[in-house]
Amino acid sequence: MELKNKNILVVGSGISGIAATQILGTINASITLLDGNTKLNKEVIERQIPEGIDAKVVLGEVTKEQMAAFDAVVLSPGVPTDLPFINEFRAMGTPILGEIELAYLFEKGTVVAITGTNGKTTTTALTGQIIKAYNEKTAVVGNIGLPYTSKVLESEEDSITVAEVSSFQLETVKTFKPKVSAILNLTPDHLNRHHTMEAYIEAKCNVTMNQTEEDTCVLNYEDEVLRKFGETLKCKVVYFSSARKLENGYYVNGDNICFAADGKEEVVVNVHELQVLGKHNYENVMAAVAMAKAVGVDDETIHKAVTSFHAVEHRIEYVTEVNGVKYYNDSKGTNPDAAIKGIQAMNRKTVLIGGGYDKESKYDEWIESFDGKVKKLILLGQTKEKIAECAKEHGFEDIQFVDTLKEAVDTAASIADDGECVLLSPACASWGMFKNYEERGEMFKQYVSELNK
Ligand code: UMA
Repeated sequence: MELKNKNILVVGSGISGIAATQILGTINASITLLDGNTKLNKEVIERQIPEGIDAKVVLGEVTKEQMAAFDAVVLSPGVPTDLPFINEFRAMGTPILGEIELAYLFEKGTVVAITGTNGKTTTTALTGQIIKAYNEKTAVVGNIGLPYTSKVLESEEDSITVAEVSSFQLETVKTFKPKVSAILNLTPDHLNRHHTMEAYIEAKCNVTMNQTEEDTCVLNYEDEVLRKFGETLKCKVVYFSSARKLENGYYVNGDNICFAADGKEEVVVNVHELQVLGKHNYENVMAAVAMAKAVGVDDETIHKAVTSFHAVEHRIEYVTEVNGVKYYNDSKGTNPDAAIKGIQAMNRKTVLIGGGYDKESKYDEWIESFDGKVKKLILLGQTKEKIAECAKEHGFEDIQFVDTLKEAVDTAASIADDGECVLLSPACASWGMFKNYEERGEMFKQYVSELNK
């Protein structure tokens, strides 16, 4: 799509929107940056726009007449694609592209793209670490926190982009064509945005939509939808499994992560050599190794990078011990399935802090996963009543409501005894109370550090 010298509307003035203006500025586009939040400060946004880029900031809405003048619309990931004014653009035939698609139009090198409900940040970080050790011209971008548009101009024919791509971002791709993709797992998330599980799955599966015979897709064999999806793909498919031996693919065999080709097994790494724990992390390791192999990384580099990789911040992250109580920050547990992994990883009685923004998730399986391990559930945020109701239906009554995260940490500290732990794993997004899960995790760690005083 030709965007040079065109009149472009960028929607959303977060990090994606700002990065989009930067790239559009290099092709002399005439840019309008629109943000629906009228409470934002226009001058603060203008200051974030990179120097030399001329973008007009609009808060609120654009008029019908203004709409007709735009040649294309670039959406930030957080902007729902079915907003009335977006539908109007669609009806007018105005091209609508997401920030990932925009970046891809400028990509010169190889792309590795990782999606899935859970584990994608860890897997992206690990894949990035392995591939960087093999090719220093590697960029790690996307949902992990660095907009793809902010790095893509540095891409070269022999560079590699490792991108974490969310369902929000994949909803709006058209020509995006990774050489290697991975879909790690699919469990319900973001249903308030996608409305149905089918639509959510479709968005995730878009990561493969342009892949051809010479490309590779890495899939979790234990996810039935993905196993079947693999059979429909034109590209090469590599499966991994944490539950069974595969004739072809990656799997866990006892203490080893193995690879087999036509049943001929070789050991990739012993799990005791890894710095990350838990079945879900072995899945992340298998996916990352499969992707690294698919771009040509040698076994020795893979082994070295995999064994030196540490857990990602905010994902079952050990914070500290205070009065014999261990504190864990799992702020990235933003949906019930991720939070199940959090509670499963605890090996002590746990005071659990949960609740947050309502994404219309179901909490039943999360509550069931408590399995006698949770001593008290401390709830905050928009979802607290909903979660409490669900917990009571499952016979779990040890619940306390709080208003702030600080109150949650102080309450947890007063309840947890020596030898127990406190886990922040909310099963909900942070929005509404915090800017993002990182801020929530940072605040948690801050409040925990204040307990020492
Ligand atoms: N906005 C509108 N209209 C709307 C909705 C939002 O104007 O209808 C405006 C908001 O007022 C705000 C701006 O859009 O000013 C925010 O844009 P955004 O929500 O797209 O956020 P960015 O700062 O651009 O960050 C996005 C991703 N955020 C979301 O998908 C919600 C970040 O993922 C990502 O790291 C970043 O791009 C770089 O690629 C965060 C996330 O929570 C971590 N992702 C979800 C997840 O992991 O579950 C998908």
